[in-house]
Amino acid sequence: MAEENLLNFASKFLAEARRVVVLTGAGVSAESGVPTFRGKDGLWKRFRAEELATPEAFSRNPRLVWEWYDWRRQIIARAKPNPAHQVIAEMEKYYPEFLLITQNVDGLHLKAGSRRIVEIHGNLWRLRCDRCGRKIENYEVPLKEIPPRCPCGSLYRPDVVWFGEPIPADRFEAAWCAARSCDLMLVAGTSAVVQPAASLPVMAKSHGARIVEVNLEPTPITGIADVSLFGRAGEILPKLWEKVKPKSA
Ligand code: BV8
Ligand code: ZN
Repeated sequence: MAEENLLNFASKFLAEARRVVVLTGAGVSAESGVPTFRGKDGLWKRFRAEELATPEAFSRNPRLVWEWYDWRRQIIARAKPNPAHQVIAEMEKYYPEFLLITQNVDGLHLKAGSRRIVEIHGNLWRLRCDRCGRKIENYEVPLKEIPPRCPCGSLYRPDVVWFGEPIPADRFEAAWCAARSCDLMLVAGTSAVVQPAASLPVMAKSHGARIVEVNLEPTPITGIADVSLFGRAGEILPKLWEKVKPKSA
């Protein structure tokens, strides 16, 4: 089916929806210049995330892990929200019920103005001390001290969810609840391989929601999507939203 037809299909579903969840992954930040995880310029190819984004790696070599995050923070500090982030920020004003669930830790959705958001994997601009529980926001680029030290004497860690760590219960609950009760889930820029995030569209579908996918390539959830639009999120989302948003807007 031609792209225009698919866009019309997807825009009809979005126009009929009342309770919308958007699930995003690294692909929506790609056009802001933030490397994705598994793409050709994948972050992890060079740094093998399994070695770095884990509690074991941090306890074994906190300096190396922090050098990786400092490198990412320097890239992200220069990144601007792109039209994909902007459309998603606008969407939340339009729907009676709306929640953005993002797997991204770059904070670009917040920068674009999204407020009805759950950052299920955390945010790399926040630091956390596991000894005294202190949590601070830190935007130093580069970090003045690597690894950064908490006033209690222990080391700060990035306030993100590493592999093998559970998603904090409050964030997990909010995301799960929204996925169960939405009537449409827009899934954008995720390879849908990381769990438990990748189960959210399956949960939504099993509760009767329509699934609209926007991604460069097919993913494990393409099979359950009502419509999949293949291409760049920064190009497709504005086109899609143009057809849906109220003409007055
Ligand atoms: C948990 C924060 C248990 C850190 C992240 C086997 C071995 C080991 C572990 C597992 C295993 N099987 C399952 C697991 C569990 C594991 C997991 O899912 N592993 C995967 C890799 C198989 N999950 C966990 O460990 C989770 N925790 O299970 O805990 C537990 C439970 C209870 C009690 C105790 C323990 C925690 C997972 C969270 C990990 N943290 N991030 C950091 O970022 O530093 S995950 C990381 O991957 C990012 O958050 C990222 O967002 C996320 C998912 O990746 P994507 O966002 O999808 O990015 P990706 O590059 O993969 O894809 C981008 C897509 O965009 C591509 O499809 C591309 O085509 C597309 N694209 C590119 N450009 C564009 C585009 N699309 C549109 N437009 C474009 N321009
Ligand atoms: Zn401390």
